[in-house]
Amino acid sequence: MHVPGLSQQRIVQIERDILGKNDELAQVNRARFAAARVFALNLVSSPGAGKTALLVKTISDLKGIRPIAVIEGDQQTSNDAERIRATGAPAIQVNTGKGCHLDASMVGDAFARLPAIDGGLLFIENVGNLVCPAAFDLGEAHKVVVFSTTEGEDKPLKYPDMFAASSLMLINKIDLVPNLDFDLARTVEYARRVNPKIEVLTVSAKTGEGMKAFYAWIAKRAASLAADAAE
Ligand SMILES: Nc1nc2c(ncn2[C@@H]2O[C@H](COP(=O)(O)OP(=O)(O)OP(=O)(O)O)[C@@H](O)[C@H]2O)c(=O)[nH]1
Ligand SMILES: [Mg+2]
Ligand SMILES: [Zn+2]
Repeated sequence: MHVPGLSQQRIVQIERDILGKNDELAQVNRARFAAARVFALNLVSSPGAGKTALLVKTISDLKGIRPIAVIEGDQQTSNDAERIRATGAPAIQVNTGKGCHLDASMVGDAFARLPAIDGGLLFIENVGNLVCPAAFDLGEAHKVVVFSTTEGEDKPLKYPDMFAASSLMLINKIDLVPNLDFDLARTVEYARRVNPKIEVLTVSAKTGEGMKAFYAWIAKRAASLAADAAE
């Protein structure tokens, strides 16, 4: 990065201070989630990959099973929070203005404003951006990167930090594949080159294909976090 009037050393120091402060607040969030036995996922993707559509589908399918709440991050508008509220789940919209990612302080403030969801699921939809949300811990249990079949197989190689930081890659819009030249095997190979441990599921928020496997992944990971906390 280059900022006129600031030395490279000073820029690095400022970045370290910001990320250090964020990590402290992320640990505070993580402790709050643990105290309330809340399982939090941070959904990241490029704009339009289908984060909100996946959340709407997930909430409609799971809302009878456990309490769910959503924190929505966008630069402008409350469109996504309104789409979530239409499902009956509480949602808080955070507008980042010129900012291009959520940080731990925004998530802490939003969580405090949500109704209690003890023992439930908290979904954090990050700003559509495959770059800097990778660097900001929000206190989530896992980052889930949503990648859609129309984006081009090489995205994991072009934006490696995001795929390296994520535990799960949801390959969304799988219903469109018959109309595309999408190479699933190549996409998975590129993602695993960046992160050999990343898990991969193919889904469609539109048709519901593959969603049961996502819900099973959530249940398994939430149970293993709860088991770690009990130790
Ligand atoms: N065919 C198809 N379309 C989808 C699917 N999931 C989402 N879409 C469409 O993709 C567009 C973007 O979906 P959103 O849910 O708004 O995506 P997003 O990631 O939340 O977008 P931002 O919040 O703006 O970053 C919408 O027109 C959706 O209807 C899917 O599985 N299949
Ligand atoms: Mg959205
Ligand atoms: Zn940013």
